[in-house]
Amino acid sequence: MDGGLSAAGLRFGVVVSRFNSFITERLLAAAVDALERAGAVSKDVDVIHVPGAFELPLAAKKLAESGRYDALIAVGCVLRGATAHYDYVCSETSRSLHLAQIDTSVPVMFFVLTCDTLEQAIDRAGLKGGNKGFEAGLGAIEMAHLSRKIRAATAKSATFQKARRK
Ligand code: INI
Repeated sequence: MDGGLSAAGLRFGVVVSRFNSFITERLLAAAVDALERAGAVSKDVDVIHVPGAFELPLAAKKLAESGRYDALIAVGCVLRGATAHYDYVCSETSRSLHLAQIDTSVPVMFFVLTCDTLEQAIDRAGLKGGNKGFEAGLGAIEMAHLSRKIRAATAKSATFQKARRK
């Protein structure tokens, strides 16, 4: 079973942090570009801004629970500073985004850059390392298809099992 790469008819939510917006807005633009070039229409792509990466999981979970979206993308950029704050933000953000998708069964793509330097982040937001946002868009499309397929296949098999038991 594979996920297709057409975004036509699918609905996406992109949660993006304002912190380090110089980076996150570039990632966001590439993610939306990937979705729209693959056939998503702009009314089916909602963009939600939050203050920082730490706030991404709550917004993602609420969007996932709404039932409106086939997949979500979380976009952020955490840059290491002089204190341990970086470590808390990175670990709780990644763990809680993971839980949001596991708890709701809605795919949540993890595209929070966790970098030691601004240069590393710039490289991944449109320079040497390409633009991770574009990968986020493609990954969201693939996971949205795959989720629909798995749901359809498992529903069919549940109906079959029920019929056999009768
Ligand atoms: N938030 C980020 O998205 N990136 C950072 O680099 C960052 N640093 O370094 O502090 C950051 N902190 C804010 C955090 O995400 C929360 O918004 C804040 O703690 C309020 O809950």
